[in-house]
Amino acid sequence: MAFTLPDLPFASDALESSHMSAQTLSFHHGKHHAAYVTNLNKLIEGTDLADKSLEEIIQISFKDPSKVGIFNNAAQVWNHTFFWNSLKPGGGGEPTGALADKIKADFGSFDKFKEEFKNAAATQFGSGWAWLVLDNGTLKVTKTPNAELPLVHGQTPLLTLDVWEHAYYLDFQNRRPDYIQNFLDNLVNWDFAAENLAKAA
Ligand code: MN3
Repeated sequence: MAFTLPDLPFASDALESSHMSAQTLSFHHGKHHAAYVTNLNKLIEGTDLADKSLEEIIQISFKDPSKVGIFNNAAQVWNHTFFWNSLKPGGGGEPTGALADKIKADFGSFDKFKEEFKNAAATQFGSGWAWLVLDNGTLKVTKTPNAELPLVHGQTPLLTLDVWEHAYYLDFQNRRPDYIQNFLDNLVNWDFAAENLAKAA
């Protein structure tokens, strides 16, 4: 069954006051994310992957060098859907409850987490993603190149930030550190991360 582009979980202009413009979302969701869906559907049509779930396609294609194009598109479909849910209008600030406690236990403090996350997102050379993941019961910050994602490393992602240039160039030009800071201050959806932690526990 062919995959479809999921709607954004908010209106396309809902993040304007948080410095992610409707123009950015129209390209990032409406062109980039949409293209990954279209390409994936073309690549799997008529193959034995056509009736598999997105997660199954990701795991199978990651292990098969002849399927790198399928992996790249499948993983980018998954990553972007996860990314939209990592954002919310009026986001930012600090997590509460069990997630806040776990961040304090595993990183030392929320400030320490922010420092690690900003560093990972800023130092991912070229295109990629920064993540908060649960790895064998411990929260960790990671970064991945291109389409790669924590699922293929047996980690549970809680939150992600897209650091491909297409994610920030219209709003921040080359200033990736400002885009990262803005994500933490105004966009990050801690409710989503807390739900993912609760599901994994
Ligand atoms: Mn992107």
